[in-house]
Amino acid sequence: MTLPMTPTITAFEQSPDRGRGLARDMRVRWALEEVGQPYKVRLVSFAAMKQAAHRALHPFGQIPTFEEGDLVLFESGSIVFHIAQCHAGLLPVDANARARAITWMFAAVNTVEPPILDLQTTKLLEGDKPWYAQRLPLVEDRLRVRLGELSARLGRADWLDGAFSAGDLMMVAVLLRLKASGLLDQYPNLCAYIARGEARPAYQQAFDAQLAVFTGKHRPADVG
Ligand SMILES: N[C@@H](CCC(=O)N[C@@H](CS)C(=O)NCC(=O)O)C(=O)O
Repeated sequence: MTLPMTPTITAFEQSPDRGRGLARDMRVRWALEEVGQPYKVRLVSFAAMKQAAHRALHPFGQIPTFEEGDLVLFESGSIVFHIAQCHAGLLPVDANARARAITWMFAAVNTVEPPILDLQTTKLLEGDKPWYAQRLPLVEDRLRVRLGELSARLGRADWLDGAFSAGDLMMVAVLLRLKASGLLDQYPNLCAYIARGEARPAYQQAFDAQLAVFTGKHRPADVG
């Protein structure tokens, strides 16, 4: 099945990450590039995200959203899943392998991303709180346990389950947020895994497109 029309996604007008590709539109852009689907981007300000027009698309007033004809989606995992279902290339054809790849998508957003977000929100919002010095090592330790488990499962493989899939796309996108933290240093196979994801041409195209927003070179027309 091919998508009937050019989808439109939303992204930050001014991303807090200053174009490092850590906002969640990146994983959607990456998936669209992997399958060769052109797309449009509507940039939204923080104020606009909280207004009724955007909340009609995204109940929580966030990015990314995905519009394609009558279909409106939010949640990056769901959007990537939709793209992967509508195009060949991101999910295996074999039913069991497909189910396993989808499982890794869920694992990325439901099991690995939460402790990463916990670390980030702790650092961002609790740095001036009296409990910060005690809480930070606990949060880091919990995250190390999860990373150790993921590292053990990946082992020497290139990807989590056979060929690259939407499961790897989501997992790499989630792990990328840790790159600057130093926490990945003790897991060389995870560092190599992330680097393999970043080296994919589709990742590079998506990264350049989101960076263009920050450098002022974004074209509101189609991407891809
Ligand atoms: N679970 C959602 C999270 C969406 C999310 O947190 N988006 C961030 C950008 S990466 C956002 O819009 N933050 C602004 C806000 O929450 O006000 C997803 O995966 O799409």
